[in-house]
Amino acid sequence: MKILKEIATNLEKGNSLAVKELCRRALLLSLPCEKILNQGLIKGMEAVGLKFKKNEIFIPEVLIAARAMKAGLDILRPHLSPATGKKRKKIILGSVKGDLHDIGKKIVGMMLEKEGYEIIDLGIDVSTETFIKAIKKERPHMVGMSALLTTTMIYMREVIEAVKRAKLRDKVKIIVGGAPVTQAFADEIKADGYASNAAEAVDLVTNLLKHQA
Ligand code: B1M
Repeated sequence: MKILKEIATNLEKGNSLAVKELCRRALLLSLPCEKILNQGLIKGMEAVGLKFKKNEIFIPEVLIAARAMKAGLDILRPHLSPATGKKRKKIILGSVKGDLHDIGKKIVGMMLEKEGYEIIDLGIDVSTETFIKAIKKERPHMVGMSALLTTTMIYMREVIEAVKRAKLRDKVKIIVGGAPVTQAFADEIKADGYASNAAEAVDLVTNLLKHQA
């Protein structure tokens, strides 16, 4: 669809104003949010990732594209309205220590919010101590960690071990995700689950929390 292609192209160019406007127009055309997200915004960011990998663009261009992505997400967020009639289960999310990537985690948070979960987003570069403090304070049903770097995903194991040491492991489910993370890695660090994208994350959370009060 032309408008989705335009969203992707403008995101690639880092044109925040155009991305915002096109997302608004796509909503007016009654296109589903998920379609605008997956075939417009995420598609554009994938193209940015490929160019970055091939050294065709550099950090400043990636940052500008990330800003355009966030501008688009801001337009979509209010239209992903939370489901009603459910008791809101609490989920803490965070990008692990050393990791500044947060676009994928934000999308996961938005999709979970849409399903009626209460999201507490601790942000980026979240230390193990911050995760532990937040678990003690918020008593969440689940913690979700995101990592986009092979050098930062190792902190997921550190957090899980710290949760065990704090004797909180049986009180909270832990899931992990992000491009370099795999099911095998999740199993190895003894996470409760892994999801490769936001839609999978929603199914995973629903399954893991279905028997929890
Ligand atoms: Co960075 N970066 N980056 N970057 N960046 C990657 C990840 C990289 C693959 C690019 C590349 O080389 N091809 C590469 C990592 C290599 C590796 O370790 N394997 C890389 C690098 C090297 C770096 C720097 C080291 C570059 C440098 O400084 N030399 C640096 C590190 C900074 C740091 O974190 N300490 C860096 C910096 C940045 C920016 C700040 C410029 C920017 C981030 C801006 C921001 O997030 N606010 C950035 C970006 C944008 C990217 C790429 C281009 C795009 C990432 C993205 O947003 N994707 C990325 C290339 C790529 O991924 N192809 C790249 C779109 C998003 C929707 O997908 O995040 O995968 P994703 O999220 C998905 C799933 O992974 C999953 O669901 C999401 C939605 O479907 N998911 C979860 C994510 N979290 C989840 C959690 C869950 C479940 C599912 O449960 C809790």
